[in-house]
Amino acid sequence: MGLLNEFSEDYVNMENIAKWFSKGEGYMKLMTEYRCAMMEVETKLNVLNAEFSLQYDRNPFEQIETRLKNPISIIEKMCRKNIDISLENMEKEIFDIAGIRVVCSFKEDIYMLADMLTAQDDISLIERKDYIEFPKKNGYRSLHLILDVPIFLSNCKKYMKVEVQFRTIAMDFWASLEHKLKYKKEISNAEEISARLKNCADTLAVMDNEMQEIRHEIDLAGEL
Ligand code: 0O2
Repeated sequence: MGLLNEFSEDYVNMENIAKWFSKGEGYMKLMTEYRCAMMEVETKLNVLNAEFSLQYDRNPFEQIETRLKNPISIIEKMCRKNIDISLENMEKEIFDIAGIRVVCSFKEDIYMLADMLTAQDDISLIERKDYIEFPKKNGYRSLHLILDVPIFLSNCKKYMKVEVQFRTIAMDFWASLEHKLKYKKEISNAEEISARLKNCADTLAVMDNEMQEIRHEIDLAGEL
């Protein structure tokens, strides 16, 4: 299924399903649990950042954002993947309801943070997609992790899935602009813009590598 035009009949149907689905008490409870899981992972990342800041006088990441996927995006994804709409299936099959985006200055900090996070003994790594090593055809670069994270409720411990996207500032800048193209309805020169965006992605990747090299040289010079 391609992008749904917001005036199409399919979109209106999905909007209605999403409205009905997200009103239930079970949905709201689940969303609260996802929110708690995001807070857990966000705290873990903030702890790593604070520790680095104290020990090495630098921050591995510059920015962290959390978001819950909205009901219509959830329903759209379930339809696209031919999943029957139910809370149970949503929790079992959709892994990016709780999302965290971590924006780093340098590529190597992305891998360092991802390794440190997944090494923590209460976290399990469910899936890892490395679109930095293997960029998408359009030029998209990011490291995506799906984590299983425990949350401690009043009477039980429950594991929740959280998606963490790691990007450099340059990759994030690119993805924000490309995202705009994806959701614009009528663009006559979309192909040309895609090609220009792909060029930008390649140029930014070279720049990311060069900035990292320069940082190393500055660090080395400081040690002499
Ligand atoms: P939003 O608004 O972030 O929720 P799939 O099964 O492959 O269809 P999956 O496995 O979730 O879905 O895909 P993937 O590749 O892990 O990517 C999911 C998210 O990564 C997207 O979320 C985007 O945030 C981001 N992303 C992936 N590819 C691109 C891309 O080409 N351009 C940009 N700008 N972002 C991308 P959603 O669900 O699209 O939206």
